[in-house]
Amino acid sequence: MVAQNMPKDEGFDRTLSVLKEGYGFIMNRREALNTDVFETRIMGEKAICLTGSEAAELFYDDTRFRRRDAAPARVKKTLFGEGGIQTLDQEAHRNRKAMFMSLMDDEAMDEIGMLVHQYWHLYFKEAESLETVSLYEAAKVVFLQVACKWTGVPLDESETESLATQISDLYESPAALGIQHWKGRRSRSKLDSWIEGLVEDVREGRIEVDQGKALYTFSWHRDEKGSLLDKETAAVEILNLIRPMNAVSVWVAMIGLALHEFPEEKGKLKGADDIELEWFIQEVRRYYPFFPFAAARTDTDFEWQGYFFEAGTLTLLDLYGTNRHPSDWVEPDTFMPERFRGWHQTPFNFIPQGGGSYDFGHRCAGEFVTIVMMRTTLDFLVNDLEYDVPEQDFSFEFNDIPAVPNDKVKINNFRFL
Ligand code: HEM
Ligand code: MYR
Repeated sequence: MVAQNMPKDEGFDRTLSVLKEGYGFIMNRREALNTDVFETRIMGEKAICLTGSEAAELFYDDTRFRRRDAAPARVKKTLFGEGGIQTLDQEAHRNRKAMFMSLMDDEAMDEIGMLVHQYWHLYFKEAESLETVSLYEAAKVVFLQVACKWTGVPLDESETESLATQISDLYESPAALGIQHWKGRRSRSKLDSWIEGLVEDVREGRIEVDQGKALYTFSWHRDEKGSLLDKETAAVEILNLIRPMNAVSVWVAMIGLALHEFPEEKGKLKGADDIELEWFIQEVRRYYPFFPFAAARTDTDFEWQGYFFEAGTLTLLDLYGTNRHPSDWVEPDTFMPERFRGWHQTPFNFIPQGGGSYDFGHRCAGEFVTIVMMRTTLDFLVNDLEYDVPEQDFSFEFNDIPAVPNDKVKINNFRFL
């Protein structure tokens, strides 16, 4: 069979449409062109867009796609950092991924759950009960404390708030324009230097860290050639733990929104077991947008489903749209936690944090950490704390990446149950 031309999003460069439509960019074209694969132009080059579980399986085939030169500079200068795991392929990637995955055992999940519970308690014990608290901003502080405890990174109490803000600049800036973007780049430099200093301290024996902690294991990790990581890379990878743990605050905001938008679902969570709490969390991760698309480049020429893919082409996989794809989800636009009862998961049909394999592909190393942090937070908000929700703007914009309700989910008049 001769390869067909790929469906085309006709017109000039679509960078402005990506900025305008945000999370909806690929989904809108999937609907208009009735296809899970199409070609467009973004940032001055040809780009292929993919959506749905079948296309996700293709995207995670590492004989056909690479990461080396896929991430845009603005993302590396803010969110990812330079030289991190997101840009590695093959042996180098496997070695680095094993370094991350060795941290992710059951004991670690229990410890993280306990820390999340403990620091949320402390936060609300110390806050004035009449004060109005933004759940989004509070979660940044609480989760920074959790992340530092878990990784062994020393955290000075007087710096906690400003560091929490600097870390959030890293994920609030990659898709932003102007001042907000440049603020992200500055925060990246400062945070890299902070952690590089700690890696040197560990290596020179100036600070003592428990040997099981990530600050220690990453500082002494050997790559596939047997060498230590340079201190810049070690720092980027330690920030690849602390930053996304802080970023779970975005989903805390969405938990707050879901509890407000769907009070009947909130009612079901009183005294619920872990399984029911998890259905709600999974539905939050499916229903609300967060990470819009993953990016790779075709590593070779190939044909797939009758379409020709040319080597070197930038390719975006729609994470948000795949979680709402009608081939995989019944009533995808309805918030329905119970859909997860008896649900059949594959590595490709539910991919808010990427798909495929944890050990051999780029699927998020912290997906279980995220679920534990969200579940513990939900349990705390529903079963440990009572609060009022003042009048506010709960809407969010589809082109604000990452999207958070406009007033950052404010609560007040809280008391412990
Ligand atoms: C990779 C999303 C939390 C560590 C990824 C990817 C996505 C993602 C979409 C890339 C998938 C791909 O390129 O194919 C998220 C979201 C989170 C989150 C939305 C919620 C806040 C976490 C947490 C950690 C973490 C809590 C660590 C504790 C990582 C690492 C990678 C990664 C190390 C790189 C994996 C690789 O390249 O092999 N994440 N993540 N993430 N995530 Fe997360
Ligand atoms: C993390 O910190 O890794 C967790 C989630 C951050 C999401 C930030 C969203 C910005 C995504 C930019 C597009 C990247 C395309 C390669």
